[in-house]
Amino acid sequence: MRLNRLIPVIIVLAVFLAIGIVAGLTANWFPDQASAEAVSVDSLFNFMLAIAVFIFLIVEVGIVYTIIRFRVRKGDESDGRNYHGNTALEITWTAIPAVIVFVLAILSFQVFADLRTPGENAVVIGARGQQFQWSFLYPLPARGETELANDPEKRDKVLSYMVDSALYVPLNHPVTMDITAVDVMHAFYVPEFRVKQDAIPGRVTNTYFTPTKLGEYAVECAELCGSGHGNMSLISKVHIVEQADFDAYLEGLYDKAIGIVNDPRNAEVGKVLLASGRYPCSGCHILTDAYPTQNKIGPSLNGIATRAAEHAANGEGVLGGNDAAAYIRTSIVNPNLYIVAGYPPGVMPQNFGDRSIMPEDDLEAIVNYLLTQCSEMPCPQQ
Ligand code: HEC
Ligand SMILES: [Cu+2]
Repeated sequence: MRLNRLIPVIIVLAVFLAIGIVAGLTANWFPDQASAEAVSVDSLFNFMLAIAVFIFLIVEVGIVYTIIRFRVRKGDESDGRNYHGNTALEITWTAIPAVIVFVLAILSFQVFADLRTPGENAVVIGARGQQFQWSFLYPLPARGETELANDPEKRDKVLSYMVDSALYVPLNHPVTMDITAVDVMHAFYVPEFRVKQDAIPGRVTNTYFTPTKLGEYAVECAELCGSGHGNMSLISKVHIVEQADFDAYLEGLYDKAIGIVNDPRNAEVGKVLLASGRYPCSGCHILTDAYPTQNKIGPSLNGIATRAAEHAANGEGVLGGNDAAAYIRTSIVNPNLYIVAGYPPGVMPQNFGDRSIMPEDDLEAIVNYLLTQCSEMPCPQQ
């Protein structure tokens, strides 16, 4: 091919390449970049986008050019020319994509390996998916470690109450998430962090990230997990805060946890338990006194004490007693004994009767608290 025929081709390719690079550099289709990982994931994506735009233009312009240049002229009834085989062309169109795919594979693997490497001195936070709410489990603050150093049993207990339905993470500090699920599969997903990880019952999976931007974003569940799946992201937000605020937050959780452990069956503790996200009640039930969510998978618990007293008087759904407390207790640990009219059986979790999931103290506290929720004041039970 003569040089003067090659020059226009080179110019066109250079223009396409420039358009591809501009597209890759300016595309802004994603949510905020709130983690270090988001930057590397997006850079890789934009690099792929630049290549894809470049190739797309070559192919599309080639098609349009061919359609116009080689169209059938008026009165031409002949067959087209028959081309067969062009070794140089075939080697080229195999070799170039092979190189591109190889480069992308190496870059992708680097980013992936990076995403799978825990940060140094990471703060470890547990995430527990359950229908229909995330619970996040936090480490003790330094003060707690000192105070409880000589009482490992109490330490474990307090630790189990370091839980919230909100995810707090410190700015610019690596975080390791230990993720699991109680009932069915869920998936931990924060789009602004570009990390997503399945939550599997009976197994702990991990994801790692370093938050780089103050703010508040939703924690999504990325695995369709039942009728209240969409509620999960409404309840759980990730709050990226300064290190000092994170430390203060842990202190506050610790004080709450100590309060619970020191007076476990108190009605106020029941309220804290329902509001804290240790149990997923707010994913399904309205309970105005304890938390703001308005989920309607189950009946509203506003005024439950009054209705419980009525059910008990009718002998409905009561085990081990015949008062409002027995009805509420039975509804929680043995939900199928009485199904509230208009609601399906089997949706209320069946595992609160398992004492490793809901210890007796917590059950007592929750029942005591729900007994304070009457539709008319004063409460007949008080
Ligand atoms: C996955 C959704 C879901 C979750 C989570 C859930 N419930 Fe329920 N709950 C239901 C449904 C649905 C019903 C109605 C069907 C029935 O009676 O079992 C119900 C019924 C009840 C009742 C009886 C209400 C009445 O009006 O008689 C009580 C009390 C109750 N739940 C308490 C709780 C508590 C406390 C928690 C948290 C520890 C909780 N539920 C968690 C779905 C849920
Ligand atoms: Cu889910």
